[in-house]
Amino acid sequence: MINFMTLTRHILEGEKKHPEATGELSALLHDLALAAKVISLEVNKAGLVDILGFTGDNNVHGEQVKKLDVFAHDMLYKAMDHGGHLCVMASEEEENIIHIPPHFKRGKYVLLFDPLDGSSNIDANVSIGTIFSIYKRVTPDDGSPGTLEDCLQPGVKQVAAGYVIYGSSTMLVYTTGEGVYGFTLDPAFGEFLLSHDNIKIPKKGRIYSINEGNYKYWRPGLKKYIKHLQDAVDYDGKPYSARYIGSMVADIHRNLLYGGIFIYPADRRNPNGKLRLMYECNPMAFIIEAAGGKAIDGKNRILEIQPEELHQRVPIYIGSPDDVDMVRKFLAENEMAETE
Ligand code: AHM
Ligand code: MG
Repeated sequence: MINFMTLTRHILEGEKKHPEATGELSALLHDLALAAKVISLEVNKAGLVDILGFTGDNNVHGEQVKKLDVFAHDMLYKAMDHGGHLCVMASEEEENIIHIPPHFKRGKYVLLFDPLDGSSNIDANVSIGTIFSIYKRVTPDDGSPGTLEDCLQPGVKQVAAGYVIYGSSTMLVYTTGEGVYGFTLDPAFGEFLLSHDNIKIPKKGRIYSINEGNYKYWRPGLKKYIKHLQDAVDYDGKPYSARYIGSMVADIHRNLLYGGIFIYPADRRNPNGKLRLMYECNPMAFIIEAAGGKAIDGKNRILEIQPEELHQRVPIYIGSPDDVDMVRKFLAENEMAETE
């Protein structure tokens, strides 16, 4: 039996519940899904065509950019520049805000995206993803270009967020703040079909995801927390499992379905962690919270951080609510002990 709940239908039905909706957000999500399909196709054939390898350029973070990152960035930009719904965009691959070309209409929404997260995994056929985050502009909606101020909004102001995972199949997961929905791309029809309805993250998981190779840089609270999960004194003697792909979308997607915690911490080497607030942490936090989970920077809610710059980094502890509460407790207790 084919499930005919396509992404487009789902978005339109969601819109009907909001009589004030203009249909612009639906159109925007529809355009994003189109870009996702094109990127998915390219990612899937990456091993076949001469697209792998380095472009030789560095991105704004000083990392080497691979061709697929550039391709994904270009596709998203091209799919989204002309719809008339956006006033400005920003991408992890671009240093400054991206303006809508002057010959296209400008609308009331703002789009931030990480075109291809986890790109160091591309050559090994490991899952990678696209992450997106949508806000309403804060400057007047009068057809003028959007500004940096429109982009630098705290995550609580998101009106929608989602990710696309290019894995054993391609999935798009999104939320408008009410429920989280997952769609699997049917490669034969080229349609995203509802496969994961109203996803809820388990209250507590059995998985922790962190780059344990950085152990020597960790603060004592984090070391004790991870040791606690391994010792399993509180968990019938059964330790947590460690699962770390090194691809945020894939690690968080798995934990969303199975429960658990994903951590990219502040440590002695990187006091702000590695991941970007605007392109990675805010959208993921919005999705996980909509699924019943939590996301903090060690102390405070990620979504309430007032951003100061586009490419700002932030530590993140995200996942099942009980697991996030537990790590927060360990960090707080040890911070007190360190300052005593
Ligand atoms: P990227 O934006 O350059 O792809 O880096 C982000 C990725 C995340 O997907 C992943 O969680 C993290 O980097 C892994 O970092 P590390 O290799 O330091 O563990
Ligand atoms: Mg990234």
